Amino acid sequence: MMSSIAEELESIDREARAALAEATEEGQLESWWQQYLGRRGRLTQVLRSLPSLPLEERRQVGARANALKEALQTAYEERRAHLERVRLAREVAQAQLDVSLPGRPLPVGRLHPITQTLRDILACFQSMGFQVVEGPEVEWDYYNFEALLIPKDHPARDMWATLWVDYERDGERPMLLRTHTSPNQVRYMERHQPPIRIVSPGRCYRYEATDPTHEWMLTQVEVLAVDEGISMADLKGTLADFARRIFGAERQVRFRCEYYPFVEPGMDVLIDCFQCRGEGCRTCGYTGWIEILGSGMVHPQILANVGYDPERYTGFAAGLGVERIAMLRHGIDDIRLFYQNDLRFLEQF
Ligand code: FA5
Repeated sequence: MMSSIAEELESIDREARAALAEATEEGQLESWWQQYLGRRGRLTQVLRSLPSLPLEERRQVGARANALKEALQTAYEERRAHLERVRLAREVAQAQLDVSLPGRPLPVGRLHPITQTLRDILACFQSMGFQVVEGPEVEWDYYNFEALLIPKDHPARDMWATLWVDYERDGERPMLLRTHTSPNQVRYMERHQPPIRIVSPGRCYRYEATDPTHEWMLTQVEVLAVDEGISMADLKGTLADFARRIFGAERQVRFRCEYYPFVEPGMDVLIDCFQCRGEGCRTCGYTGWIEILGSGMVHPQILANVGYDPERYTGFAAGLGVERIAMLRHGIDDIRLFYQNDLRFLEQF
């Protein structure tokens, strides 16, 4: 009995190894495994018969059978790996597989074009010594309007169509979605003394119909510099340098008088339209120019209201529209593309 099982193990060992060496394809490997190691395989049958053997014999044959099982499993895996290497080598030789080709690109996320432009703008001002400061998007009417010399019922309120969160009632203070980043001028000055050099980025909201250059949600960057001896020349120099750095020296920049209640004097900065190069088209509203920012010298009354001496300190402020700047940089003719979440558009940046 003992010798017949031992012989069976020897013949399994011999025959299995010989058969494995003959197997060259996946199907053959699979049926080899079934034949020897599978549920009804020859070696499995031997292992199943072990419990019926006398103890001493079971020990000896059992050890041998288990060792053989492990050895055959290892031989099977090595054969499989070997065949895989041969297959790859053949494909390379036949040029079906070019291992020198770059791998398939993985889809990687990227920054939204507005975020990219915003970061470039902030980096530009930071390199000129400005510090980045943020403020709330839900704002009191006081900071958005009153503190900027736009009292209730002042016609200038019409310049900023407002989305209200809470109207004035029962002594509650009216609350709104900020229409610009200018409230941060006052918020910052209330808590700090000159010299001041800050930029304040963020979302703003307006109750406006959209068109190629107007969105109801927009991103602004507020610029504020307050110090002794700040003049209009500093304002023009800083903004012209900014425009040249962001758009390149060949771009036309234009300063135009504009009224903002919180500056005196006030002006807008415009860039020649990228679409028509100043001829006049739909994008620029047939003017040849696109307004990118409002600016001016901080009104002395505002300086006095926050406790500064307007005889000693002066300052300039500006509010940049980031979407407009991104449009000009990339030649995008409709601002509404930014927030439609169309990947065909967004993947271009
Ligand atoms: C203001 O918001 C002032 N706070 C700017 C300012 C700051 C003036 C400091 C003086 C001193 P205005 O409404 O013009 O101004 O907006 C400023 C810029 O935001 C515009 O030049 C434009 O680039 C952008 N902008 C305004 N409205 C929209 C809109 N609906 N969609 C996209 N961009 C807009």
